[in-house]
Amino acid sequence: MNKIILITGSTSGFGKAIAEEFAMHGWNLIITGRRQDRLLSLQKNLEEKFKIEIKSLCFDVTSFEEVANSLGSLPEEWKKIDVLVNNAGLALGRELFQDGILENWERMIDTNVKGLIYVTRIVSPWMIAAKKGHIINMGSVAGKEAYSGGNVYSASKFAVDALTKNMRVDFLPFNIKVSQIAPGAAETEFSLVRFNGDESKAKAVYHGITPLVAQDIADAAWFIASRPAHVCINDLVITPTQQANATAFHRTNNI
Ligand code: NDP
Ligand code: 8X3
Repeated sequence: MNKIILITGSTSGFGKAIAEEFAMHGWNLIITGRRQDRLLSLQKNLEEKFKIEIKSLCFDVTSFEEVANSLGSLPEEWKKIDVLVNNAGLALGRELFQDGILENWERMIDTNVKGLIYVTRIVSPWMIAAKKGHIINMGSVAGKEAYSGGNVYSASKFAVDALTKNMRVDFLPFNIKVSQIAPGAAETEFSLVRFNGDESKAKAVYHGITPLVAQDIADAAWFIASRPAHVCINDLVITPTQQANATAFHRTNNI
């Protein structure tokens, strides 16, 4: 059987591009997200194009019950997951802390931190039993440094950074690699979600720069997953050339 990759948040952005990249390399996919129509159309496209097998699982990572039931429903041979990409996540709002909206904060923590924990809690024992596996967590430059209005989103990505380091220690005896990708500004649906569908606010994030695109992150995921067995990439921080860290942008004409 082909190798198997499970990608959370495969309906858009990085997750979708990672699904396409691994499909192109002949892997079987488990694609997940809340938007069933998108999952089904991605499944159909990639199965036809690359002659691979795909399971699509529609669930919300914030519900442990949904995560456990959905992943638990996989046939045994599909539980032999080679790579798990914990990618599902979001930012909501960019208010200063004192103006922060509690409901947004809770959703970010529930999705970016608890969702990642729930999925990994289910999948990691399968990897331990198989004595192999690779977990790739989607962090952010926001998980490396603070920026104005980043507060709780940033904290959730600092948590991803910490969990990545801690998982690598706990899974050390079991031949499980744990890696993180920490991207800077990438034009996906991320900013539209963050600014509640406001296109002009979303566009302003990338004004005057050439941002990363989802394929840049898919390239990185493939690089990380295709290293030899004895090599574990711990952390890859990737920014546009016109971004030096979470706050420093050189906004001129796009390059
Ligand atoms: P998108 O908004 O394009 O994609 C987000 C994905 O996450 C979607 O597939 C969405 O699926 C899924 N998702 C969100 N909430 C849930 C949920 N509760 N349950 C299940 N799936 C969920 O954004 P990106 O591709 O840019 O973001 C992917 C990851 O990368 C996130 O963790 C983000 O924080 C991180 N990141 C993004 C950067 C950027 O600039 N774009 C930079 C650094 C990190 P659905 O809505 O169908 O559930
Ligand atoms: C997304 C990058 O800088 O917009 O994680 O927070 S940033």
